[in-house]
Amino acid sequence: TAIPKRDAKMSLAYLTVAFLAFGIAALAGLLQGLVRGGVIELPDWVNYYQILTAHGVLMGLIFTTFFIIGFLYSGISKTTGGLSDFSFKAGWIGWAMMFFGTAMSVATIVLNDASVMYTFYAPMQASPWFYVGAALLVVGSWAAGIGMIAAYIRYRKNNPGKASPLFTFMSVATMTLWFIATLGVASEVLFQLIPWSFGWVADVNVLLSRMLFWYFGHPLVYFWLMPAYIAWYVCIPKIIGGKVFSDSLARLAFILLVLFSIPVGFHHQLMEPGISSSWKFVHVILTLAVVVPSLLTAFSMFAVFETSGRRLGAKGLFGWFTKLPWKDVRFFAPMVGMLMFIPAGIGGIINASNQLNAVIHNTLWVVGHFHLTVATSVVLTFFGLTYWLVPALTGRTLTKWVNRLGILQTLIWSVGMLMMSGAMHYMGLLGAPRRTDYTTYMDNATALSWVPYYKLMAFGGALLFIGGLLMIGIFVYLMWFAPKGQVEYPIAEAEDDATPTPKILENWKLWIGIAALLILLAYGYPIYDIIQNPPPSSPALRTW
Ligand code: HAS
Repeated sequence: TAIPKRDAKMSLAYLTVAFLAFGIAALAGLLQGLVRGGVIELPDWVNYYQILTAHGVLMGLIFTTFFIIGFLYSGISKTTGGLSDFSFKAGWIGWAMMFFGTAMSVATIVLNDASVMYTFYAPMQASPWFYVGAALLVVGSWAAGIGMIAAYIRYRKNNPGKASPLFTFMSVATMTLWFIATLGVASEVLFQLIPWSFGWVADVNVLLSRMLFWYFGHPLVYFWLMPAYIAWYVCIPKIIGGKVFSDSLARLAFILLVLFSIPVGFHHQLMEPGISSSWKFVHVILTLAVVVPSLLTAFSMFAVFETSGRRLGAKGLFGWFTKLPWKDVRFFAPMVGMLMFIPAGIGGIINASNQLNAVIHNTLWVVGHFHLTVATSVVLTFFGLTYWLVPALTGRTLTKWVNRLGILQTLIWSVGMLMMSGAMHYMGLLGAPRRTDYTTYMDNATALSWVPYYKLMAFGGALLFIGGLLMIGIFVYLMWFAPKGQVEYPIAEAEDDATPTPKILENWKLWIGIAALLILLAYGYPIYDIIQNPPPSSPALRTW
Protein backbone atom coordinates (compact mmCIF):
# COMPACT_ATOMS: atom_id res chain seq x y z
CA THR A 1 0.00 0.00 0.00
CA ALA A 2 1.26 3.46 -0.88
CA ILE A 3 1.40 6.20 1.73
CA PRO A 4 -1.57 8.60 1.43
CA LYS A 5 -0.51 11.86 -0.18
CA ARG A 6 -1.40 14.06 2.78
CA ASP A 7 0.69 11.90 5.15
CA ALA A 8 3.60 11.99 2.71
CA LYS A 9 3.41 15.76 2.54
CA MET A 10 3.57 16.07 6.29
CA SER A 11 6.66 13.88 6.51
CA LEU A 12 8.27 15.91 3.74
CA ALA A 13 7.59 19.12 5.69
CA TYR A 14 9.56 17.65 8.59
CA LEU A 15 12.39 16.50 6.33
CA THR A 16 12.63 19.90 4.66
CA VAL A 17 13.14 21.72 7.95
CA ALA A 18 15.64 19.01 8.92
CA PHE A 19 17.80 19.62 5.86
CA LEU A 20 17.50 23.39 6.19
CA ALA A 21 18.86 23.14 9.72
CA PHE A 22 21.51 20.71 8.50
CA GLY A 23 22.71 23.20 5.89
CA ILE A 24 23.14 26.09 8.33
CA ALA A 25 24.70 23.79 10.90
CA ALA A 26 27.15 22.44 8.33
CA LEU A 27 28.34 25.95 7.55
CA ALA A 28 28.77 26.70 11.26
CA GLY A 29 30.68 23.41 11.58
CA LEU A 30 33.05 24.32 8.76
CA LEU A 31 33.79 27.74 10.27
CA GLN A 32 34.36 26.32 13.70
CA GLY A 33 36.72 23.62 12.42
CA LEU A 34 38.75 26.21 10.50
CA VAL A 35 38.89 28.58 13.48
CA ARG A 36 39.85 25.85 15.90
CA GLY A 37 42.48 24.63 13.45
CA GLY A 38 44.02 28.10 13.37
CA VAL A 39 43.28 28.38 9.63
CA ILE A 40 40.99 31.44 9.77
CA GLU A 41 39.92 34.06 12.27
CA LEU A 42 36.33 35.12 12.72
CA PRO A 43 35.30 38.74 12.09
CA ASP A 44 34.43 40.77 15.17
CA TRP A 45 30.69 40.45 14.77
CA VAL A 46 30.57 36.67 15.36
CA ASN A 47 32.10 34.78 18.21
CA TYR A 48 33.34 31.23 18.40
CA TYR A 49 30.79 30.13 21.00
CA GLN A 50 27.99 31.57 18.91
CA ILE A 51 28.79 29.34 15.94
CA LEU A 52 29.51 26.43 18.26
CA THR A 53 26.04 26.85 19.76
CA ALA A 54 24.44 27.19 16.32
CA HIS A 55 26.20 24.05 15.15
CA GLY A 56 25.33 21.94 18.19
CA VAL A 57 21.73 23.09 18.47
CA LEU A 58 20.91 22.88 14.77
CA MET A 59 22.68 19.58 14.11
CA GLY A 60 22.13 17.78 17.38
CA LEU A 61 18.68 18.97 18.32
CA ILE A 62 16.89 20.35 15.25
CA PHE A 63 18.11 18.32 12.26
CA THR A 64 17.80 15.06 14.18
CA THR A 65 14.41 15.68 15.79
CA PHE A 66 12.75 16.89 12.60
CA PHE A 67 14.27 14.09 10.53
CA ILE A 68 13.30 11.43 13.05
CA ILE A 69 9.69 12.55 13.45
CA GLY A 70 9.24 12.86 9.68
CA PHE A 71 10.69 9.39 9.12
CA LEU A 72 8.73 7.69 11.91
CA TYR A 73 5.45 9.22 10.79
CA SER A 74 6.00 7.99 7.24
CA GLY A 75 6.69 4.43 8.38
CA ILE A 76 3.74 4.42 10.75
CA SER A 77 1.48 5.61 7.95
CA LYS A 78 2.92 2.93 5.67
CA THR A 79 2.59 0.03 8.12
CA THR A 80 -0.77 0.91 9.69
CA GLY A 81 -2.53 1.77 6.43
CA GLY A 82 -2.60 5.58 6.67
CA LEU A 83 -2.92 8.05 9.53
CA SER A 84 -6.21 8.91 11.19
CA ASP A 85 -7.32 12.55 11.14
CA PHE A 86 -6.29 12.84 14.76
CA SER A 87 -2.74 11.60 14.20
CA PHE A 88 -2.41 13.69 11.09
CA LYS A 89 -3.48 16.86 12.92
CA ALA A 90 -1.25 16.09 15.88
CA GLY A 91 1.63 15.74 13.45
CA TRP A 92 1.03 19.17 11.96
CA ILE A 93 0.45 20.86 15.31
CA GLY A 94 3.74 19.34 16.44
CA TRP A 95 5.50 20.56 13.31
CA ALA A 96 4.22 24.12 13.76
CA MET A 97 5.20 24.33 17.43
CA MET A 98 8.60 22.85 16.76
CA PHE A 99 9.16 25.20 13.86
CA PHE A 100 8.29 28.32 15.87
CA GLY A 101 10.31 27.13 18.83
CA THR A 102 13.29 26.56 16.57
CA ALA A 103 12.93 29.97 14.95
CA MET A 104 12.79 31.62 18.35
CA SER A 105 15.88 29.87 19.69
CA VAL A 106 17.83 30.37 16.49
CA ALA A 107 17.01 34.09 16.51
CA THR A 108 18.52 34.42 19.98
CA ILE A 109 21.64 32.61 18.83
CA VAL A 110 21.97 34.83 15.77
CA LEU A 111 21.65 37.90 17.99
CA ASN A 112 24.46 36.50 20.16
CA ASP A 113 22.07 36.33 23.09
CA ALA A 114 22.42 32.61 23.65
CA SER A 115 26.02 31.49 23.21
CA VAL A 116 25.59 28.74 25.77
CA MET A 117 26.18 25.68 23.56
CA TYR A 118 23.75 22.82 23.03
CA THR A 119 23.93 21.69 26.65
CA PHE A 120 23.10 25.23 27.95
CA TYR A 121 24.68 24.54 31.34
CA ALA A 122 23.77 26.95 34.14
CA PRO A 123 25.11 29.25 35.50
CA MET A 124 25.73 30.35 31.91
CA GLN A 125 22.59 32.23 31.11
CA ALA A 126 20.94 32.82 27.74
CA SER A 127 18.11 35.13 26.80
CA PRO A 128 14.87 33.68 28.24
CA TRP A 129 13.51 33.40 24.70
CA PHE A 130 16.14 30.79 23.93
CA TYR A 131 14.67 28.58 26.64
CA VAL A 132 11.09 29.38 25.66
CA GLY A 133 11.96 28.29 22.11
CA ALA A 134 13.47 25.07 23.47
CA ALA A 135 10.33 24.42 25.53
CA LEU A 136 8.14 24.91 22.46
CA LEU A 137 10.31 22.48 20.54
CA VAL A 138 9.87 19.85 23.23
CA VAL A 139 6.12 20.37 23.62
CA GLY A 140 5.72 20.25 19.83
CA SER A 141 7.54 16.93 19.73
CA TRP A 142 5.13 15.66 22.40
CA ALA A 143 2.17 16.56 20.19
CA ALA A 144 3.77 14.61 17.35
CA GLY A 145 4.48 11.70 19.71
CA ILE A 146 0.84 11.62 20.84
CA GLY A 147 -0.21 11.36 17.20
CA MET A 148 2.10 8.36 16.71
CA ILE A 149 0.93 6.59 19.83
CA ALA A 150 -2.69 7.18 18.78
CA ALA A 151 -1.94 5.48 15.45
CA TYR A 152 -0.54 2.47 17.31
CA ILE A 153 -3.53 2.25 19.65
CA ARG A 154 -5.92 2.50 16.69
CA TYR A 155 -4.12 -0.31 14.86
CA ARG A 156 -4.25 -2.57 17.87
CA LYS A 157 -7.94 -1.88 18.41
CA ASN A 158 -8.74 -2.66 14.78
CA ASN A 159 -6.58 -5.80 14.76
CA PRO A 160 -7.27 -7.57 18.05
CA GLY A 161 -4.88 -10.38 18.92
CA LYS A 162 -2.44 -9.42 16.16
CA ALA A 163 1.05 -8.14 16.88
CA SER A 164 1.54 -4.54 15.84
CA PRO A 165 3.73 -3.88 12.78
CA LEU A 166 7.38 -3.95 13.86
CA PHE A 167 8.10 -0.48 12.46
CA THR A 168 5.21 1.05 14.37
CA PHE A 169 6.10 -0.77 17.57
CA MET A 170 9.67 0.50 17.36
CA SER A 171 8.50 4.04 16.69
CA VAL A 172 6.27 3.91 19.74
CA ALA A 173 9.19 2.63 21.82
CA THR A 174 11.34 5.50 20.54
CA MET A 175 8.68 8.08 21.38
CA THR A 176 8.05 6.49 24.79
CA LEU A 177 11.72 6.92 25.55
CA TRP A 178 11.47 10.51 24.30
CA PHE A 179 8.48 11.30 26.52
CA ILE A 180 10.16 9.96 29.65
CA ALA A 181 13.50 11.59 28.84
CA THR A 182 12.20 15.04 27.95
CA LEU A 183 10.47 15.28 31.34
CA GLY A 184 13.95 16.02 32.71
CA VAL A 185 14.89 18.81 30.36
CA ALA A 186 11.36 20.23 30.39
CA SER A 187 11.49 20.47 34.21
CA GLU A 188 14.91 22.09 34.03
CA VAL A 189 13.80 24.65 31.46
CA LEU A 190 10.34 25.39 32.86
CA PHE A 191 11.05 25.39 36.59
CA GLN A 192 14.65 26.54 36.68
CA LEU A 193 16.02 28.29 33.61
CA ILE A 194 12.99 30.28 32.43
CA PRO A 195 12.14 31.81 35.86
CA TRP A 196 15.83 32.50 36.48
CA SER A 197 16.56 34.11 33.11
CA PHE A 198 13.45 36.29 33.32
CA GLY A 199 14.72 37.41 36.73
CA TRP A 200 11.74 36.01 38.66
CA VAL A 201 14.10 34.07 40.89
CA ALA A 202 17.59 35.11 41.84
CA ASP A 203 19.36 31.83 41.86
CA VAL A 204 19.51 28.43 40.22
CA ASN A 205 20.51 25.09 41.73
CA VAL A 206 23.31 24.32 39.28
CA LEU A 207 23.82 20.73 40.35
CA LEU A 208 20.15 19.97 39.98
CA SER A 209 20.02 21.58 36.55
CA ARG A 210 22.92 19.48 35.31
CA MET A 211 21.39 16.36 36.74
CA LEU A 212 18.09 17.07 35.02
CA PHE A 213 19.91 17.85 31.80
CA TRP A 214 21.77 14.52 31.75
CA TYR A 215 18.65 12.64 32.80
CA PHE A 216 17.55 13.79 29.35
CA GLY A 217 20.93 14.01 27.61
CA HIS A 218 21.78 10.36 27.56
CA PRO A 219 18.45 9.00 26.33
CA LEU A 220 18.63 11.80 23.77
CA VAL A 221 21.48 9.93 22.12
CA TYR A 222 19.35 6.80 21.92
CA PHE A 223 16.49 8.86 20.54
CA TRP A 224 18.92 9.56 17.70
CA LEU A 225 20.08 5.97 17.49
CA MET A 226 16.78 4.10 17.64
CA PRO A 227 15.40 5.38 14.32
CA ALA A 228 18.69 4.31 12.73
CA TYR A 229 18.17 0.90 14.34
CA ILE A 230 14.62 0.82 12.90
CA ALA A 231 16.17 1.26 9.46
CA TRP A 232 18.71 -1.49 10.21
CA TYR A 233 16.16 -3.97 11.56
CA VAL A 234 13.21 -3.29 9.25
CA CYS A 235 14.34 -1.53 6.05
CA ILE A 236 17.84 -2.83 5.31
CA PRO A 237 16.82 -6.53 5.25
CA LYS A 238 14.29 -5.73 2.52
CA ILE A 239 16.85 -3.72 0.53
CA ILE A 240 19.28 -6.65 0.53
CA GLY A 241 16.55 -9.14 -0.37
CA GLY A 242 16.27 -10.69 3.10
CA LYS A 243 13.77 -10.91 5.93
CA VAL A 244 13.60 -9.70 9.51
CA PHE A 245 15.91 -12.02 11.41
CA SER A 246 13.83 -12.10 14.57
CA ASP A 247 10.85 -9.93 15.31
CA SER A 248 11.01 -10.83 19.02
CA LEU A 249 14.69 -10.01 19.33
CA ALA A 250 14.16 -6.63 17.66
CA ARG A 251 11.33 -5.78 20.03
CA LEU A 252 13.31 -6.97 23.03
CA ALA A 253 16.27 -4.79 22.05
CA PHE A 254 14.00 -1.74 21.89
CA ILE A 255 12.40 -2.49 25.23
CA LEU A 256 15.84 -2.84 26.80
CA LEU A 257 16.76 0.54 25.34
CA VAL A 258 13.66 2.07 26.93
CA LEU A 259 14.49 0.46 30.27
CA PHE A 260 18.20 1.14 30.51
CA SER A 261 18.95 4.30 28.61
CA ILE A 262 17.56 6.72 31.18
CA PRO A 263 18.99 5.74 34.56
CA VAL A 264 22.55 6.25 33.32
CA GLY A 265 22.96 10.05 33.14
CA PHE A 266 25.67 10.18 35.81
CA HIS A 267 28.14 8.66 33.35
CA HIS A 268 28.29 12.18 31.91
CA GLN A 269 28.98 13.52 35.38
CA LEU A 270 31.56 11.04 36.62
CA MET A 271 34.09 13.82 37.16
CA GLU A 272 31.62 16.14 38.88
CA PRO A 273 31.43 16.93 42.57
CA GLY A 274 28.14 16.77 44.42
CA ILE A 275 27.24 13.19 43.47
CA SER A 276 28.62 10.39 45.62
CA SER A 277 30.72 7.70 44.01
CA SER A 278 28.26 4.98 45.01
CA TRP A 279 25.49 6.59 42.96
CA LYS A 280 27.88 7.02 40.07
CA PHE A 281 28.69 3.33 40.38
CA VAL A 282 24.99 2.42 40.05
CA HIS A 283 24.78 4.46 36.85
CA VAL A 284 27.92 2.85 35.44
CA ILE A 285 26.47 -0.62 35.99
CA LEU A 286 23.28 0.41 34.23
CA THR A 287 25.36 1.94 31.41
CA LEU A 288 26.94 -1.42 30.83
CA ALA A 289 23.42 -2.88 30.75
CA VAL A 290 22.37 -0.45 28.00
CA VAL A 291 25.22 -1.76 25.85
CA VAL A 292 23.45 -5.14 25.66
CA PRO A 293 20.70 -4.12 23.20
CA SER A 294 23.38 -2.75 20.88
CA LEU A 295 25.22 -6.06 21.07
CA LEU A 296 21.92 -7.81 20.26
CA THR A 297 21.62 -5.49 17.28
CA ALA A 298 25.12 -6.29 16.05
CA PHE A 299 24.35 -10.02 16.33
CA SER A 300 21.05 -9.60 14.53
CA MET A 301 22.56 -7.60 11.67
CA PHE A 302 25.28 -10.17 11.05
CA ALA A 303 22.60 -12.86 11.09
CA VAL A 304 20.50 -10.98 8.50
CA PHE A 305 23.50 -10.50 6.23
CA GLU A 306 24.51 -14.13 6.47
CA THR A 307 21.05 -15.63 6.00
CA SER A 308 20.24 -13.34 3.06
CA GLY A 309 23.62 -14.09 1.49
CA ARG A 310 23.08 -17.83 1.83
CA ARG A 311 19.62 -17.50 0.33
CA LEU A 312 21.29 -15.91 -2.67
CA GLY A 313 23.65 -18.87 -2.93
CA ALA A 314 26.64 -17.76 -0.85
CA LYS A 315 28.99 -20.55 0.23
CA GLY A 316 31.62 -20.83 2.96
CA LEU A 317 32.09 -18.84 6.11
CA PHE A 318 32.25 -15.38 4.58
CA GLY A 319 30.72 -15.90 1.13
CA TRP A 320 27.68 -13.82 2.16
CA PHE A 321 29.90 -10.77 2.24
CA THR A 322 30.19 -10.68 -1.54
CA LYS A 323 26.41 -11.07 -1.99
CA LEU A 324 25.65 -7.78 -0.29
CA PRO A 325 24.56 -4.98 -2.67
CA TRP A 326 27.61 -2.77 -2.17
CA LYS A 327 26.78 -0.61 -5.17
CA ASP A 328 23.36 0.34 -3.87
CA VAL A 329 23.62 3.55 -1.84
CA ARG A 330 20.49 2.64 0.11
CA PHE A 331 22.57 -0.16 1.58
CA PHE A 332 26.08 1.26 1.30
CA ALA A 333 25.59 4.43 3.36
CA PRO A 334 23.96 2.77 6.39
CA MET A 335 26.41 -0.13 6.15
CA VAL A 336 29.37 2.22 6.50
CA GLY A 337 27.49 3.73 9.45
CA MET A 338 27.19 0.28 11.01
CA LEU A 339 30.84 -0.52 10.50
CA MET A 340 31.84 2.76 12.13
CA PHE A 341 29.55 1.98 15.04
CA ILE A 342 31.91 -0.79 16.11
CA PRO A 343 34.80 1.57 17.10
CA ALA A 344 32.24 4.22 18.14
CA GLY A 345 30.62 1.80 20.60
CA ILE A 346 33.99 0.69 21.94
CA GLY A 347 34.75 4.37 22.59
CA GLY A 348 31.49 4.65 24.52
CA ILE A 349 32.41 1.74 26.75
CA ILE A 350 35.78 3.39 27.41
CA ASN A 351 34.00 6.63 28.39
CA ALA A 352 31.76 4.80 30.78
CA SER A 353 34.64 3.38 32.82
CA ASN A 354 35.27 5.71 35.74
CA GLN A 355 39.06 5.64 35.62
CA LEU A 356 39.27 5.99 31.85
CA ASN A 357 36.69 8.75 31.98
CA ALA A 358 39.14 10.71 34.12
CA VAL A 359 41.52 10.62 31.16
CA ILE A 360 39.11 11.64 28.43
CA HIS A 361 36.45 13.78 30.11
CA ASN A 362 36.20 17.31 28.72
CA THR A 363 38.84 16.59 26.10
CA LEU A 364 38.42 16.50 22.33
CA TRP A 365 38.11 12.71 22.63
CA VAL A 366 34.46 13.18 23.65
CA VAL A 367 33.82 15.31 20.59
CA GLY A 368 35.46 12.57 18.51
CA HIS A 369 33.18 10.01 20.19
CA PHE A 370 29.97 11.77 19.37
CA HIS A 371 30.99 12.55 15.81
CA LEU A 372 31.58 8.85 15.28
CA THR A 373 28.31 7.80 16.91
CA VAL A 374 25.72 10.36 15.95
CA ALA A 375 27.42 12.16 13.07
CA THR A 376 28.59 8.96 11.38
CA SER A 377 26.58 5.87 12.32
CA VAL A 378 23.27 7.68 12.77
CA VAL A 379 23.69 10.38 10.16
CA LEU A 380 24.97 8.04 7.43
CA THR A 381 21.91 5.91 8.10
CA PHE A 382 19.68 9.00 7.78
CA PHE A 383 21.43 9.86 4.51
CA GLY A 384 20.93 6.28 3.32
CA LEU A 385 17.23 6.59 4.15
CA THR A 386 16.93 9.88 2.28
CA TYR A 387 17.78 8.18 -1.04
CA TRP A 388 14.60 6.13 -0.98
CA LEU A 389 12.42 7.92 1.55
CA VAL A 390 12.23 11.24 -0.30
CA PRO A 391 11.44 9.71 -3.72
CA ALA A 392 8.95 7.31 -2.13
CA LEU A 393 7.16 10.30 -0.60
CA THR A 394 7.35 12.60 -3.61
CA GLY A 395 6.51 9.95 -6.21
CA ARG A 396 9.88 10.29 -7.92
CA THR A 397 12.75 7.90 -8.63
CA LEU A 398 16.30 7.44 -7.51
CA THR A 399 18.21 7.63 -10.78
CA LYS A 400 21.40 5.67 -11.43
CA TRP A 401 23.63 8.70 -11.39
CA VAL A 402 22.20 9.94 -8.11
CA ASN A 403 22.91 6.50 -6.71
CA ARG A 404 26.53 6.87 -7.84
CA LEU A 405 26.72 10.39 -6.49
CA GLY A 406 25.36 9.03 -3.23
CA ILE A 407 28.18 6.49 -3.00
CA LEU A 408 30.65 9.32 -3.58
CA GLN A 409 28.86 11.41 -0.93
CA THR A 410 29.13 8.53 1.55
CA LEU A 411 32.83 8.15 0.83
CA ILE A 412 33.55 11.88 1.23
CA TRP A 413 31.62 11.99 4.48
CA SER A 414 33.33 8.88 5.84
CA VAL A 415 36.85 9.92 4.94
CA GLY A 416 36.24 13.44 6.31
CA MET A 417 34.86 11.98 9.50
CA LEU A 418 37.68 9.47 9.90
CA MET A 419 40.20 12.30 9.69
CA MET A 420 38.32 14.68 11.92
CA SER A 421 37.12 12.22 14.50
CA GLY A 422 40.42 10.31 14.44
CA ALA A 423 42.35 13.53 15.11
CA MET A 424 39.91 14.46 17.87
CA HIS A 425 40.21 11.09 19.62
CA TYR A 426 43.99 11.25 19.46
CA MET A 427 44.26 14.88 20.60
CA GLY A 428 41.92 14.07 23.46
CA LEU A 429 44.41 11.47 24.66
CA LEU A 430 47.14 14.11 24.43
CA GLY A 431 45.02 16.31 26.68
CA ALA A 432 43.53 18.84 24.24
CA PRO A 433 40.38 20.25 25.85
CA ARG A 434 36.99 20.45 24.15
CA ARG A 435 35.00 23.66 23.79
CA THR A 436 37.80 26.17 23.51
CA ASP A 437 38.53 28.70 20.84
CA TYR A 438 41.88 28.49 19.03
CA THR A 439 44.69 29.01 21.49
CA THR A 440 48.29 27.88 21.97
CA TYR A 441 48.21 28.73 25.65
CA MET A 442 50.94 31.35 25.21
CA ASP A 443 52.92 29.02 22.96
CA ASN A 444 53.07 26.26 25.49
CA ALA A 445 55.08 23.36 24.04
CA THR A 446 52.42 20.71 24.66
CA ALA A 447 49.72 22.84 23.09
CA LEU A 448 51.93 23.55 20.08
CA SER A 449 52.39 19.81 19.58
CA TRP A 450 48.62 19.53 18.94
CA VAL A 451 48.65 21.97 16.06
CA PRO A 452 49.27 19.45 13.23
CA TYR A 453 46.29 17.40 14.46
CA TYR A 454 44.15 20.53 14.58
CA LYS A 455 44.99 21.03 10.92
CA LEU A 456 43.99 17.45 10.13
CA MET A 457 40.76 18.02 12.02
CA ALA A 458 40.09 21.20 10.03
CA PHE A 459 40.81 19.40 6.75
CA GLY A 460 38.41 16.60 7.69
CA GLY A 461 35.83 19.25 8.58
CA ALA A 462 36.22 20.87 5.17
CA LEU A 463 35.64 17.48 3.49
CA LEU A 464 32.54 17.02 5.63
CA PHE A 465 31.27 20.37 4.49
CA ILE A 466 31.66 19.32 0.86
CA GLY A 467 29.89 16.05 1.64
CA GLY A 468 27.14 18.01 3.40
CA LEU A 469 26.63 20.33 0.44
CA LEU A 470 26.43 17.33 -1.87
CA MET A 471 23.79 15.77 0.36
CA ILE A 472 21.70 18.93 0.37
CA GLY A 473 21.95 19.06 -3.43
CA ILE A 474 20.77 15.45 -3.63
CA PHE A 475 17.91 16.15 -1.24
CA VAL A 476 16.76 19.15 -3.30
CA TYR A 477 16.99 17.09 -6.49
CA LEU A 478 15.01 14.19 -5.05
CA MET A 479 12.41 16.57 -3.63
CA TRP A 480 11.70 18.71 -6.66
CA PHE A 481 13.54 17.63 -9.77
CA ALA A 482 14.03 13.84 -10.04
CA PRO A 483 11.93 12.11 -12.74
CA LYS A 484 8.50 10.94 -11.67
CA GLY A 485 8.20 7.26 -10.90
CA GLN A 486 7.76 4.64 -8.22
CA VAL A 487 10.22 3.78 -5.48
CA GLU A 488 9.45 1.15 -2.91
CA TYR A 489 9.23 1.91 0.79
CA PRO A 490 11.25 -1.08 2.05
CA ILE A 491 9.60 -2.90 4.94
CA ALA A 492 10.92 -6.43 5.45
CA GLU A 493 8.68 -9.32 6.40
CA ALA A 494 9.30 -11.93 9.06
CA GLU A 495 10.86 -15.29 8.11
CA ASP A 496 8.24 -17.85 7.00
CA ASP A 497 9.03 -20.20 9.87
CA ALA A 498 9.27 -17.45 12.50
CA THR A 499 7.80 -18.32 15.87
CA PRO A 500 5.05 -15.92 16.98
CA THR A 501 6.23 -12.92 18.98
CA PRO A 502 5.46 -13.31 22.71
CA LYS A 503 2.58 -11.04 23.74
CA ILE A 504 4.44 -9.82 26.79
CA LEU A 505 6.65 -7.70 24.56
CA GLU A 506 3.70 -5.40 23.90
CA ASN A 507 2.78 -5.08 27.56
CA TRP A 508 3.58 -1.39 27.89
CA LYS A 509 2.25 -1.09 31.41
CA LEU A 510 4.84 -3.58 32.53
CA TRP A 511 7.77 -1.99 30.68
CA ILE A 512 6.94 1.58 31.58
CA GLY A 513 6.46 0.42 35.20
CA ILE A 514 9.90 -1.19 35.28
CA ALA A 515 11.44 1.86 33.61
CA ALA A 516 9.86 4.10 36.27
CA LEU A 517 11.22 1.84 39.02
CA LEU A 518 14.74 1.91 37.62
CA ILE A 519 14.58 5.69 37.30
CA LEU A 520 13.35 6.00 40.86
CA LEU A 521 16.16 3.77 42.03
CA ALA A 522 18.87 5.60 40.11
CA TYR A 523 17.65 9.17 40.52
CA GLY A 524 15.21 9.31 43.43
CA TYR A 525 17.61 9.81 46.28
CA PRO A 526 20.26 11.87 44.44
CA ILE A 527 17.63 14.39 43.30
CA TYR A 528 16.04 14.54 46.75
CA ASP A 529 19.48 15.05 48.28
CA ILE A 530 20.44 17.87 45.93
CA ILE A 531 17.19 19.70 46.52
CA GLN A 532 17.64 19.33 50.29
CA ASN A 533 21.29 20.39 50.19
CA PRO A 534 21.61 22.87 47.36
CA PRO A 535 25.10 23.99 46.39
CA PRO A 536 26.18 27.55 47.25
CA SER A 537 24.52 30.05 44.98
CA SER A 538 26.27 30.89 41.71
CA PRO A 539 25.98 34.28 40.07
CA ALA A 540 24.66 34.08 36.52
CA LEU A 541 27.19 34.28 33.71
CA ARG A 542 25.06 36.32 31.35
CA THR A 543 25.70 35.76 27.68
CA TRP A 544 23.02 38.21 26.54
FE1 HAS B 1 28.14 8.26 24.13
C1 HAS B 1 29.32 11.09 25.69
C2 HAS B 1 29.05 6.36 26.81
C3 HAS B 1 26.77 5.44 22.63
C4 HAS B 1 26.53 10.25 21.83
N1 HAS B 1 27.97 10.27 23.81
C5 HAS B 1 28.55 11.28 24.56
C6 HAS B 1 28.19 12.56 24.02
C7 HAS B 1 27.36 12.31 22.96
C8 HAS B 1 27.24 10.87 22.83
C9 HAS B 1 26.67 13.35 22.10
O1 HAS B 1 29.94 6.82 29.70
C10 HAS B 1 28.71 13.91 24.52
C11 HAS B 1 27.80 14.64 25.41
C12 HAS B 1 28.39 15.97 25.81
O2 HAS B 1 28.23 16.94 25.05
O3 HAS B 1 29.05 16.04 26.84
N2 HAS B 1 28.00 6.26 24.61
C13 HAS B 1 28.44 5.69 25.75
C14 HAS B 1 28.17 4.25 25.72
C15 HAS B 1 27.54 4.00 24.53
C16 HAS B 1 27.42 5.26 23.85
C17 HAS B 1 28.51 3.25 26.78
N3 HAS B 1 26.91 7.90 22.53
C18 HAS B 1 26.47 6.68 22.09
C19 HAS B 1 25.62 6.85 20.95
C20 HAS B 1 25.54 8.21 20.72
C21 HAS B 1 26.36 8.86 21.73
C22 HAS B 1 24.94 5.73 20.21
C23 HAS B 1 24.80 8.97 19.70
C24 HAS B 1 24.00 8.48 18.80
N4 HAS B 1 29.06 8.63 25.89
C25 HAS B 1 29.30 7.72 26.86
C26 HAS B 1 29.90 8.41 28.02
C27 HAS B 1 29.97 9.76 27.71
C28 HAS B 1 29.44 9.87 26.37
C29 HAS B 1 30.32 7.82 29.30
C30 HAS B 1 30.49 10.90 28.60
C31 HAS B 1 31.88 11.24 28.31
C32 HAS B 1 32.32 12.43 29.12
O4 HAS B 1 33.10 12.23 30.05
O5 HAS B 1 31.91 13.56 28.85
C33 HAS B 1 27.01 2.63 24.09
O6 HAS B 1 25.64 2.74 23.85
C34 HAS B 1 27.69 2.08 22.88
C35 HAS B 1 27.18 0.69 22.54
C36 HAS B 1 27.53 0.30 21.14
C37 HAS B 1 28.11 -0.85 20.77
C38 HAS B 1 28.42 -1.10 19.32
C39 HAS B 1 27.56 -2.19 18.68
C40 HAS B 1 27.83 -2.28 17.21
C41 HAS B 1 26.89 -2.40 16.23
C42 HAS B 1 27.32 -2.40 14.78
C43 HAS B 1 27.58 -3.78 14.28
C44 HAS B 1 28.10 -3.71 12.88
C45 HAS B 1 27.66 -4.49 11.85
C46 HAS B 1 28.26 -4.32 10.51
C47 HAS B 1 26.57 -5.47 12.00
C48 HAS B 1 28.48 -1.89 21.74
C49 HAS B 1 25.44 -2.51 16.53
C50 HAS B 1 29.01 -5.55 10.10
C51 HAS B 1 29.08 -5.63 8.65
C52 HAS B 1 30.04 -6.20 7.94
C53 HAS B 1 29.95 -6.18 6.49
C54 HAS B 1 31.22 -6.79 8.56
